[in-house]
Amino acid sequence: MSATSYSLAGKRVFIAGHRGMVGSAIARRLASEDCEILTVNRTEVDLRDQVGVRAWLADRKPHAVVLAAAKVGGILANDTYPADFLYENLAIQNAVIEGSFRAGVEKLLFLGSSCIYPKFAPQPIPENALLTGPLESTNEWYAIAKIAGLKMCEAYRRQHGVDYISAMPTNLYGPGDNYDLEKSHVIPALLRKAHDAREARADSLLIWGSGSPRREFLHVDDAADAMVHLLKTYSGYEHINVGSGEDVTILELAQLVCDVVGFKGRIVTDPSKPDGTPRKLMDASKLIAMGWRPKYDLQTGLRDAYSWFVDHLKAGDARLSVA
Ligand code: GFB
Repeated sequence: MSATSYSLAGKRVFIAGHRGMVGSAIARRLASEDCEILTVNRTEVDLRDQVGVRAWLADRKPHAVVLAAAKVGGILANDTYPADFLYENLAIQNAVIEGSFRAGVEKLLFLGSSCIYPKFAPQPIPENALLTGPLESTNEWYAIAKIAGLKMCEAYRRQHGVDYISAMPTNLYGPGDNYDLEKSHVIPALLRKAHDAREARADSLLIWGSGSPRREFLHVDDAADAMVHLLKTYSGYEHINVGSGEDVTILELAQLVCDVVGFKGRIVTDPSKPDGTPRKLMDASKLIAMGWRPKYDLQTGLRDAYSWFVDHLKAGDARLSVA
């Protein structure tokens, strides 16, 4: 692990995936840095298209790239669309990383996911648990793509000497999340279900699986802050974990969500739905040693996410129309 100082001042920084939850949080965070933010819309360039991406990067010549574009989803979406998760993520990564190299990009940050680790990894999961055991079957397709992405950064660094690094964030949530119940992650799903149950005066809330899996959650603004911290201070082969350091059971999470939303009914489990990995708590001690700390506790973060949901629902945001 090596510390470095990469100044963003006066640099052009391309955020791939600026419309997504993570990319838009990174754009918000980078707005306070003295750099120029570059983005491109899907209608202009399809990030899966190697030729189009290469031409765009060669024309715009960013100094730095944050690769936050990805096809993402919750446990059911991952399990239902394995080909899409594998192909689309590989295509985006290949296009953006190779295109960046050809365009002379000096610093690139690739965003992975905590699902790269084996299903039964030691907890909290250290970076060196990578490739030490079988993956969780519901998301192995996404995980394989993300492992390939971090290995690409490692390989380009090794072969070409470029400063390409990787960060592995834990489960993220916050403003701009996906609230489509079939495709979303657990936090937006439970916020929406609890909200709807309260509005309908229902007496129970159905959660998927047994409720016993443990998950770690990080507010996306904390994650974005960590990404910028890494961009500015880290250079090395090894990917770096990004987490809050605390986990809860899904049942505990559901109770917290009900408290935030004000739903007072019972929580009922649905064992016909998958649990996924039993536990996924990252060891973020390397990042902590670099001087980064999260700001949100889970309850404050959930309140923030819920107020975004309510505000955008009231405003008729089209992203919330699929339920
Ligand atoms: O967030 P989630 O979909 O993804 O589910 P993973 C976390 C846990 O919450 C699982 C349970 O045990 C789910 O069964 N859960 C309970 C629910 N109720 C619900 C619900 O209404 N909706 C959802 N979605 N879950 C994903 C991976 O795994 O995590 C991705 O599939 C990625 O590849 C992402 O890594 C961060 O944490 O299980």
